[in-house]
Amino acid sequence: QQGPAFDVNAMTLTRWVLAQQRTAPSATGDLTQLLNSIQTAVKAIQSAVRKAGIAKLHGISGEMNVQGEEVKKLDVLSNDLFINMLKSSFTTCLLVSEENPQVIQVETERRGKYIVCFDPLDGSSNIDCLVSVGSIFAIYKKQSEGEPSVSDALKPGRELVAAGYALYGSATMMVLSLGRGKGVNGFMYDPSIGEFILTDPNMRIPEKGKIYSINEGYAAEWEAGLARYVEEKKRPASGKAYGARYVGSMVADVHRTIKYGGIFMYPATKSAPNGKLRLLYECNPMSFIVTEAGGVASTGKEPVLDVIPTSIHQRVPCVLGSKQDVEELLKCLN
Ligand code: P6P
Repeated sequence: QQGPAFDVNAMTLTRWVLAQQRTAPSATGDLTQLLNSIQTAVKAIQSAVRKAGIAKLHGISGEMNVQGEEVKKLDVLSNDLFINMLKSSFTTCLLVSEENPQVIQVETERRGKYIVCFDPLDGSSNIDCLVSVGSIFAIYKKQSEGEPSVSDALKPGRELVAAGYALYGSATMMVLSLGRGKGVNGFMYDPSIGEFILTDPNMRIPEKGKIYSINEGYAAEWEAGLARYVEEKKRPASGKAYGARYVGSMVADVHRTIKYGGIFMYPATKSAPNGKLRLLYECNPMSFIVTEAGGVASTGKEPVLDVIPTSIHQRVPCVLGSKQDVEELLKCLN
């Protein structure tokens, strides 16, 4: 039986978030407003990303286009969109962006109760060769009294009230979790109506996968346990070898891991003892989502979500994915 030619009752992200708000008696609608402002930023970024080559958004910042306008590099443009949409939502008081060395304090008259840590365009080094990139965000509710300060953002990922990402891939998708025990839901962008549609309700990561994902260019710098684990995936004592997939864009690698199962690793190496990925706006939100989807996320020593941050741009080693795969690796590391 054919589906409707035109869905007159589409479950859009806007409608779905509103419905979630109605299930929470104490909800004021602020989180709904905040998520809608992020949705707007993501829609604008996806439009810019998809016409970057034509609109001369590729390349280094500071160039002038034919109209003599200053051309913003895509990740600067994405950052400005996130900051402006978040501030104008009147729901945030402090922002942490991968692009800004210091925290951004929202001006008093526009403050709300949420703190948002975000990477506006993760993997942007891949943009000029058209490899998928993404946006990642993590939302805390302010616990302290008085002026917002950096300590309000230095909370373990366990305390997040929401986390999500947008993947600008062969299609654009938003994946979102609204808190512990609330699960994970995926929304595909429908350009014909400019809305995200619920296509992947209650996403669950397979218990075990057949793909390992790591940058093997650093193999010479891996600790022995990790090298043994990867070797076992490639030349197993018994059974089939795993496939290898590595995009080099965290959102793409993690999204594939959730959809297909397996393990994604950005480990500590000799030259980068804390790995490369940032805790507040890469590892925490992605670990929150993977955990909510039934997977496991670890620094190799402890759950990522238990790490007490000490600085807003700190890095942590990160291994995440299917429960059985990550637990097998952790046995090799300890
Ligand atoms: P490497 C992209 O630059 C990024 O921050 C993540 O999106 C990605 O997972 C990682 O770095 C890739 O790093 O060292 O493998 O190129």
